[in-house]
Amino acid sequence: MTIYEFAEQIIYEAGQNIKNKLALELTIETKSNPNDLVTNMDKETEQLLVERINQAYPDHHIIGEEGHGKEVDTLDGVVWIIDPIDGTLNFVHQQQNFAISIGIFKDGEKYAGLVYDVMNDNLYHAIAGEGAYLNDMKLGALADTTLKRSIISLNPNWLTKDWIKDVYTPIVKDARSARSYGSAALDFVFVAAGIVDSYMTLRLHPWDFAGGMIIAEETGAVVSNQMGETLHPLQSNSIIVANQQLHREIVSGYLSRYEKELTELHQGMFSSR
Ligand code: 2AM
Ligand code: CA
Ligand code: CA
Ligand code: CA
Repeated sequence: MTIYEFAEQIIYEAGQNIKNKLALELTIETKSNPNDLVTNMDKETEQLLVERINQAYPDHHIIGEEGHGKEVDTLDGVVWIIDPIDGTLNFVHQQQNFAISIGIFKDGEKYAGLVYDVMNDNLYHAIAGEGAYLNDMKLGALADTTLKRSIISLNPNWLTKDWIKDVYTPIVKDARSARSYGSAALDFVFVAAGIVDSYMTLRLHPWDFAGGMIIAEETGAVVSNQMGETLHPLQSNSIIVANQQLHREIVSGYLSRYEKELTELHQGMFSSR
């Protein structure tokens, strides 16, 4: 079995385990603020994935949102970057619209991405260089779009914040329409599948984007931070993912005029992972 096949197997197992326990009462704690939640199922799912990987591949490294791999600071060897439940608020409130996300790197190179939309039983997956799939269906190369003809995904919370609203309001105004899904991993694969044309957010951690980035790039999507710079898989960053033309239009036509402010924001927010 390849590492990729093994990853598929354990992501399905972890998803099934979540489904089996949906009716059970959740233990919910808060993290950085009252709306930043973590449940026992986030922790249990990370634990399940980590145990399986450790057992099969004791020399692999694992970074997970719920505490694993804080010491991992290089991409040497094989590195798994895991978000056990992406969209925890959706999981708690809706029992749907959440995903398990896995990104795998081999000796510093992208190797594979898997994002499992658990309740719809949709697995988005890609081996770098071999194209992206939704279940058995190969996803086509993204067509270019203009903002005027694009649906973009953006959390409306950003439009309530001081000067940040000035950055995004013109983009939302000029787009055909905007949506918000509440799971960064799903937003990435929705771009890959052509469901939305762009996803933008100001703050993601490696586990939020590792899997989705590899899948989206396999469809020709461009992934960068909001200054148009390449992401480092081990560093938190802002994000814009879009088809090639739309990425260029939004970065150079809308975001670049706020480059100074965005750069200062990044320096304040991303001093650590
Ligand atoms: P999470 O559900 O795994 O925490 C919600 O808008 C999206 O942003 C989710 O993908 C969520 O991931 C992510 N996110 C990143 N940092 C967050 C934070 N501090 N609070 C809430 N959501 C966060
Ligand atoms: Ca979280
Ligand atoms: Ca997440
Ligand atoms: Ca999470």
